[in-house]
Parts: sequence; C-alpha cells; structure tokens
Amino acid sequence: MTVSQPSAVEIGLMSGRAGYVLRANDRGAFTVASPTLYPHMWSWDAGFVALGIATVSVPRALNELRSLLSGQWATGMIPHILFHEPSDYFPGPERWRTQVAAARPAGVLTSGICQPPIHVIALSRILHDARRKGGADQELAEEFVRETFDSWLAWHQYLATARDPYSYGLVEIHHGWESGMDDSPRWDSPYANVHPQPDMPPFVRADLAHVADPSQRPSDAEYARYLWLVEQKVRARYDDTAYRATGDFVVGDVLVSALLAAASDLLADMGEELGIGGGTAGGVEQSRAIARRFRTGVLRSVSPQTGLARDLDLRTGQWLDVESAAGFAPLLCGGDEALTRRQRDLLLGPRWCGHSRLRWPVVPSVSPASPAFREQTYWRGPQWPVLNWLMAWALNRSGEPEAANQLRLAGLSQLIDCDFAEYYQPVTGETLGSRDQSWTAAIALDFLA
Ligand code: 9WN
Repeated sequence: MTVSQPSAVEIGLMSGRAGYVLRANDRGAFTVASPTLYPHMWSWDAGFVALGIATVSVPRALNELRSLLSGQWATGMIPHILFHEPSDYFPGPERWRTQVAAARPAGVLTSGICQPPIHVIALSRILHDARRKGGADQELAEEFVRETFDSWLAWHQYLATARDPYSYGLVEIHHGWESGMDDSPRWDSPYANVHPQPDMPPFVRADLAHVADPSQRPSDAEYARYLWLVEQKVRARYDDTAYRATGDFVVGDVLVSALLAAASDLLADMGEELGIGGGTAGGVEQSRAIARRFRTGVLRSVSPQTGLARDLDLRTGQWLDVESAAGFAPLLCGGDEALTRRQRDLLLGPRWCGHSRLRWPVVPSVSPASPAFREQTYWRGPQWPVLNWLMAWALNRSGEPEAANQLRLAGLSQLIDCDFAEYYQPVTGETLGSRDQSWTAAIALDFLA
C-alpha cells in the first residue's frame, strides 16, 4: 500500500491538536502520560514526550528530562513511574512501598522498577535540533548535556552492571512492565513460572474503569502475576542481587539491550563533541564499552531461521522465539549490515508492515502472521505509534531514509483523526486504550517537524 503525504491543512490541524494535547497534559514541571488512565510521569514516555515538546519549546523539553532525573535512585536506576501527585492509579506508592529501599530518591515517590533507556536517544535528537536552531536553544541544550552527562552515564552503568552481572550483553528485566510491553507474548513462557502466593495482599484494579472494553487490557490472571512480582521486589528490598536469588521472573530483554547500546553510543558522541566525559572517569570510553557489549549481546540472540532477535529466559536458559516487534532490536543498535538489510526487508514485507490485513502499513506489536497475534489486546498485536517511530528512527540511522519515510507517512496517516490513541487496532484502524496519550501526540509532532 502506498501512503501519500498529508496535505498542508491536515498537517496544520494535526500539529495544532498534538500541541494542544501536550499542553493539556502538562502539569508544570512534568507531563502526565495520559489524562486519566496514566496520571503520572512514566520513564520511557517522558523521553518521547521530551522530543515532541522540543519541536515547540527546547527549554520545556529539557525540563521534562530534568524532572525525570529528580527521581533517579542512588543506584543510577531511573524508575518507571514518578508519582508527583496523588491519584487513583493502581499500583500507587502504597503498593510499591519503596521506603524499604536504601537507594530511593529523596523528595519524590517512585515505583521500584525501570523502563527502556530511550532518554539519551531523545536528548541527542533535541540537541541536534537545538543546534540547527542555534542561539539560546543551542546554548541551553549544550549546557543541559554538560550538566546531566554523569546522570545518564550512571543510568546506563546501572543497567550494564546491576542488570547484567555476568556480562552476557543482555539487560536483565525483573518484570514485564520493565520492557514497556507489559503483556507481550514475549513474556508468556517466563510468566508461566510466576506463581502468586496466598500471602500476597489483595488488590483492586483501577485501569479497567478507563477503557471501553477490558479485552484491550491484560487479564486479571496476568495482573495477579504483575502484582506478585512487585511483592517479590518489595520483599527483596529492591536489591537486584537479592531479587535475582529469589524472584520468579528474570529475563534478558533484547529491545532494552539494543536501546542501551544505541543510547550509549549517542552519549559517547555527545561527550566527545562537547569535550566532556573524557576526564579521569573516562565516561566516553565507558559508554563505548557498554555500547559494544550490548550490541554483541543483541546480535548473538538472532535466530538464523527467522532473522529476529530473541529474549533469553535467564531462569530456564531458553531463547524465547516470538514474532514480536522487539525482534527488530538489531535494527536499533546496528552492527551487522547484512542483518540490517534482512531486517529492513522483513519489516516492510508481508509478515509485518506489508501484511495484507493491515489497515495502515505501520509496525504491529506482533506479526499478524504469528499464531500469538491478537487484534485488540494491548501488546499482543495492536499498533503502538511509538514503536513505529522507533523503527523509522532506526531505519534513518542505518542509512535507509526512504524506508524510514514510508513508516513516517504511514504513521501520520494512522494519526490523521487526531485522537492520539495509546494503540490502534491493526486490521480496522480503530483507536484503542487511552485517548490523548502524550507520547502519541509527541511523536506526531516529531514526524511533522
Ligand atoms: C504499566 C504509560 C505506560 C507505558 C507502557 C504501557 C503502559 C503501564 C500500565 O502504560 O504500562 O507501566 O499500567 O499498563 O505498557 O509501555 O509506558 O503510557
């Protein structure tokens, strides 16, 4: 399917409405992930949100990242949620009970797990655009990189050490939420070994009140497992070594690893350009080493049969062969040109974006040709605009601007109704989950810039 360029009127309407959504979700120093379903700051959402806001205001975008860093733990971990204000979101701070953790930050309540390290990718893009604009924006962005370089490095080092203690080159996650793709079929096999115990405190879900149809969200049985893992993290006092010894879910995540590799290279690039991170601590070299280790780990995970990267269940030692969009991790971190070309063709071909049943030729979370594909269940098939943005970004970076533009135009066509939904039914094009989702509006702005 060929998709045409949106008209000038459509572009004007879309950028106006996307800007409006981000302003409406702005709470001053941070942006809520969505108005009702997610009334807090989420870690990887904040990265996407920052790059969208940067198209309108570089200072406000940098503040978004600064605000996120206010939640950084002493270990370097950037938590997946910052609870700046009270709300009815579940699980809230009383369930996370991070007061048991010595490393928690002062002054802001947070969750106790993390999310994919997209932030430096966003920052590098913001810096690049600010330099194009020049003047005060450029000065502010460069100053911000100098000011925060060590914090980003600490975040990456946390993932590279506490979450890869044996140097496999794959970042270990302790909860499906850490992947950002909560109920993806990637995690079905490891979750089968997660067994909530009767002494888990009871809970009532709040999420279902905010969606039209519960089948768009994870099931109750899945939620019980999610909450049990939270309980296991609390009981381990959020100490990664203690959790590793006792926790049910320990998996090497290829998408997180690829993002870490890409982000570490970009951090090293920024450090070199600005003459920082070269001192005694050798931040630039440390970043390069992290990039190399995780790129190697991702490339090693690729299945010769499917050409897709695979997560590794570190409890059972099994590779997880699932046709999810995370399989395109090597496209994000590069390192093997033949594989990049193979993945480009696969991504645009009939098992993925070119599948004949798709309403828009946009990356689905799971291949429609896979038996695991579900049309309207969360990360089991629907299209998430941020994933499409990531793939377009990766194609551009691998020297494939035409393929990247194809995804960009298809992504814009999908968003033309300006609902900025959380995710989309891939066959009908229907909007699913939350409306006015901040990161969806943000990537529309970036695609239009
Ligand atoms: C749990 C905020 C977040 C995204 C995740 C998405 C969803 C939360 C939830 O919403 O997860 O973290 O309650 O379902 O899966 O990727 O960051 O938009």
